[in-house]
Amino acid sequence: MENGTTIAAVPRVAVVVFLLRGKAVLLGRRRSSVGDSTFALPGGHLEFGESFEECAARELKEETGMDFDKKKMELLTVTNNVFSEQPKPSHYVTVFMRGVLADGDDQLPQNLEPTKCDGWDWYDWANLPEPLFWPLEKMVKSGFNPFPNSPQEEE
Ligand code: 8DG
Ligand code: MG
Repeated sequence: MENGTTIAAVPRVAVVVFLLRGKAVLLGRRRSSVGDSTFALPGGHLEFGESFEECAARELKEETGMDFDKKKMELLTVTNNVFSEQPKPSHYVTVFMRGVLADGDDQLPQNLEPTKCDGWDWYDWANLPEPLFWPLEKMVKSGFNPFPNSPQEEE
């Protein structure tokens, strides 16, 4: 690089989760240089040696304090996302999981990382907030639906 520092720019893996409750999903407004102020799913970076399920469970716990029903976690899809934001462009292969809470719907989301998120809430899939974080917006616009037995899954 021009200033003599070498930064290895490599694609990274992120695991994010559609946490489903009835017809709603859990979203939080991001505080980040990437996608600031947009509504995004809970999730984060895959750590060395982790399974997608372990990463999803760890991130959900760290960010909201809540626990999944581990038997009902599923891999939905993967997307390729290049963020050209300067001064630090980034590239994520984003793994989208789906899950439901352990113990039914009794757990309440806490905002455990307030420097990264304004707070978590449930949003009806038919009435999502705006603006969505663009990797998520791109999926919604393409007709993606994370719910089991959605018309898409029955095709
Ligand atoms: P960590 O250091 O705690 O592991 O990670 P984090 O601070 O929680 O990372 P993050 O920004 O929440 O997630 C990592 C990347 O995942 C993010 O920069 C871009 C990508 N990503 C998507 N879609 C989504 C999404 O809907 N939510 C989240 N949280 N990240 C997403 O492509
Ligand atoms: Mg995160």
